[in-house]
Amino acid sequence: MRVRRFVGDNVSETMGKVKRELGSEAVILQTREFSDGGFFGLFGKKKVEITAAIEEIPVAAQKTTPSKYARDVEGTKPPLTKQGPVAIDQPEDLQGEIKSMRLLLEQMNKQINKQTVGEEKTVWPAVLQKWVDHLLNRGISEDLVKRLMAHVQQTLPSEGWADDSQVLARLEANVRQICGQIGLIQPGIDKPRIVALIGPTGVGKTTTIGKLAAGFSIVDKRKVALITADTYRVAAVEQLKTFGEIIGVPVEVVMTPAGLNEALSLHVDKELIFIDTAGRSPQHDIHMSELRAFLAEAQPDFTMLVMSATTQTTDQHRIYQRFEDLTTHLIFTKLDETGSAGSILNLLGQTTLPTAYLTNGQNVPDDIEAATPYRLARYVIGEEMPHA
Ligand SMILES: Nc1nc2c(ncn2[C@@H]2O[C@H](COP(=O)(O)OP(=O)(O)OP(=O)(O)O)[C@@H](O)[C@H]2O)c(=O)[nH]1
Ligand SMILES: [Mg+2]
Repeated sequence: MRVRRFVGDNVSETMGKVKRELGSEAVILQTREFSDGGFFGLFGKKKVEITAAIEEIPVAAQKTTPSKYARDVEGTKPPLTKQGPVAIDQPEDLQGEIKSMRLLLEQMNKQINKQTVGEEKTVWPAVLQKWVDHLLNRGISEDLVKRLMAHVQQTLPSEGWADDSQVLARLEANVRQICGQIGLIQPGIDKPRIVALIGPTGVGKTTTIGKLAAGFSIVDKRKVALITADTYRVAAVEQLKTFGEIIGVPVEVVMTPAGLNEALSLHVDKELIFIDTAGRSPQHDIHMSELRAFLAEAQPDFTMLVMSATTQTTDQHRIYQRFEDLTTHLIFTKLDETGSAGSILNLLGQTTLPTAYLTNGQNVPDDIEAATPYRLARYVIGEEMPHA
């Protein structure tokens, strides 16, 4: 790993130096502001120092490790070195591990058997069974499927159960009710509205800000500014800056909560300010408290939790619980990547937080839409009729 220290007059300039010297994949280890010159550090010029590092892959390793592609095509195998993926240099440890895995599997099996024996299975009228299967396949939880199907049975006379369009209409109406809370961004009138996007890593926060900023500034002709508090990687800063340049809106880069305050004060003339934050693992307490500190300083009008529709229900609940007290609105992304968006319904069935936007592709600014109960229901249930 190569570690270097860079000094500049402001964050953007110093980040530029890091990028030129170490490239976009460099990781920011530490940042600080200090006064250069002056009397006992007073009245000096404000400077920014960034310590950054880049992983160096030894040339020898680059040459000898065959790529996955090369292996697939030529059938060659990776070397049997200790570092290689098939290294077995401690057979005793391995045996111990296999033993404990076997024990774990046995315990899990017992648990599953117990659950299956104890469960009562609902028997559905044959004509409705395909709908039950369809909803379960979409990733909707068993409890909710029961609730939805009970609603169909109660509101539709049994003569209508074989009529697909009638069943679908009842289901959609019920799902629309569950997804009924909607809340969209309203630009400020005499002061900017501040919108922060938060959430786990890689769900599409920065891309969604690009889409929203383009929509509000280019289509709606609103005055927009972007701020990024994600300075963990040079590439992350570059990503938002590129969006800002294309859309033609200013982008500020901040390193600390105090810096955020300063950046906000530069844009009191705007109608909307979007704040991008670094992806946070909900398991990581220090990261979560850093995020809290930024939000405490920004006091956003809208704090939108971004979640990917591809995340499975149990993980989505865990994420939601961790971010819940910071969140005012929800955004669901990557709806184009899943054929089972039922996890969204499972979550919306348990929260009163409003949904704001849905995204369905990587294209900025096109692949985003304002959430409506109708669109949510379509994504959750799907467009296709189930087959018998
Ligand atoms: N298919 C699909 N891909 C998306 C969507 N939104 C974002 N992506 C892609 O998801 C990847 C990650 O997007 P980012 O916007 O960088 O995600 P992020 O949440 O800002 O990531 P971190 O800042 O690293 O936490 C990129 O390749 C995006 O193009 C979407 O709606 N559909
Ligand atoms: Mg990002």
